Amino acid sequence: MQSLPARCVWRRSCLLTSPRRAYTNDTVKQKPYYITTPIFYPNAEPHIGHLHSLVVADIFARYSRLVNPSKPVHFVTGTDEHGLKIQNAAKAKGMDPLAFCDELSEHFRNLTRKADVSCTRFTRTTERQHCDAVTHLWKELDSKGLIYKGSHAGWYSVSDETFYPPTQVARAEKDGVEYHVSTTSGSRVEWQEEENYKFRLSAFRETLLSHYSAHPEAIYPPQHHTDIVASLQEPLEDLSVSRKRSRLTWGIPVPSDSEHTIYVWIDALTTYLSSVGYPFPPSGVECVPSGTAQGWPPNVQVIGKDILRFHAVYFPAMLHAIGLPFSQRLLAHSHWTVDRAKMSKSVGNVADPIKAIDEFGIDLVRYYLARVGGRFKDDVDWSQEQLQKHSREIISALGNLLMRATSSKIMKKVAKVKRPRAVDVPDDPLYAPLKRDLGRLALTFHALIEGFQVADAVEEVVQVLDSANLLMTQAAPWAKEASSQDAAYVQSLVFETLRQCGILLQPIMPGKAALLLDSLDVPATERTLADAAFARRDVGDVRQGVRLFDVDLSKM
Ligand code: ME8
Repeated sequence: MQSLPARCVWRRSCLLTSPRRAYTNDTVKQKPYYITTPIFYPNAEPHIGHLHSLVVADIFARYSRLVNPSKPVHFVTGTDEHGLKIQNAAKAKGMDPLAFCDELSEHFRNLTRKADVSCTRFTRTTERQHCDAVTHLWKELDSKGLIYKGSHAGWYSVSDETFYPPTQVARAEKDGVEYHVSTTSGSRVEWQEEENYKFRLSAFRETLLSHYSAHPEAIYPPQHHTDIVASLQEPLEDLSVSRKRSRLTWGIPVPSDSEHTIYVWIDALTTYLSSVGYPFPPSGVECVPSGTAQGWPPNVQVIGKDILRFHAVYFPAMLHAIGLPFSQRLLAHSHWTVDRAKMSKSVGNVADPIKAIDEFGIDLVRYYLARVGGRFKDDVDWSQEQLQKHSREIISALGNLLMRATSSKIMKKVAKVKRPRAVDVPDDPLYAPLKRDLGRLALTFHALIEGFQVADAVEEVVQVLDSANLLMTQAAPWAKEASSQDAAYVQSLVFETLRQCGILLQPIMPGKAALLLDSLDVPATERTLADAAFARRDVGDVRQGVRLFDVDLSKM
């Protein structure tokens, strides 16, 4: 067979395997890593819940760079600026909606900076390029006969920007005034009846069902996967995708009918496409879908569980309609609560991320979010006491270990012998448990992160740090009785612990991990996942007396 030029490697694999296999196994491996967060409504300042989604996505983005530094990462976040909710919020402030969004969107952008979130694109849905992409998508759906004019009557929540079926609506009463609320979100709903455009969502039920049945990994935690599959056993109703201009002026007009405005969720979901260059040009390579070079489809989409249906049902239906592959994995995290009630802008019980960052520093806040919020399954309560407790945990496990291992007493003692490599530390019962832990840490950590078990991955690191602290206490290398050689063995294992943990903590606590690795004199080129294998590298000229954390918890 005539050999194909290099740029045809995908094509070669297509010839050898079925098109579907070739697509999933080969092209996806070569495309940029693509991760997204929701785009947030800038109707108020961001709270800890928003920071949580940003940090979780950032952990995976940074982890991808750790695993494969040469693979580009596209990491998209931003603000969702159209719709009734924003229109009303701006009106309440007597402001023009765009000026209102300009101001509040900036708070979200600032938060990404302040929180060390390594996003590569911050999109605002009021940007020209995004609006053009939404118009293009509408036309594409329309040209396929998937949009028609109909009428819609139902319970609409402005706060959630969605209709709820009558089965999810209940009566409520406050101060003698009766109204209706969604039983799912608790938000107020009102009856709306109007002529609008509809998307033939019902046509996609079987496709979605067979996709999710074949891909149990597509939605995490698994309970959400089960729920979506169960919901797809029932017929899907077509989706109302426009609002009368008279009701909603703040949005993108329907291309062929300026009396209608495109529904904010169609607009918002298109961000994931527009932010990486949709409408995509043809890929130019047979059996490689367009968009692949730009990163499509997302490897991971991080969302809160409140917006699962939009991402697990509506968005994939839109994608299938325009011939694009589905996102690979949806991570729908649980909510942060305050006194067990969901933290939300409308309720007003929100924790301020900027205040927490200013008091504790971003790395401790990120550590708490990952350590406690990184199980994703159950809601977790945010409190200052818990933030302090977990800060104390990592300061004592990591910060103190570095101080202890580099104390001047130990440094002086070990200077008398050649520093042993960690692999050369004898396998006697004092050292064996830590050596065994270090031998498997990187692999275990990797498997846990790949499985979205972020809190467990962090816990593995903490356990190894605890083992190293225990070794220090048991061996007491600073004591007179400890020989220089024994002190050097202990120090070598502790340095190896700090080196590995420093590498693995980079996605969680990027600032402190960098400081730690700098103090161990680990070159910037030796900080990848591969470098975290046991004794793969040595530490260099270790600095003495570096204080990793400068927060004084006793004063809080
Ligand atoms: O829904 N705990 O925007 P939004 C954890 N614009 N995460 C929380 C949270 C909490 N208490 N509260 C909010 C929207 N979040 C749409 C999204 S995407 C195309 C459009 C996080 O400002 C969580 O990720 O209401 C949730 O899904 C998102 O913020 C909702 O943000």
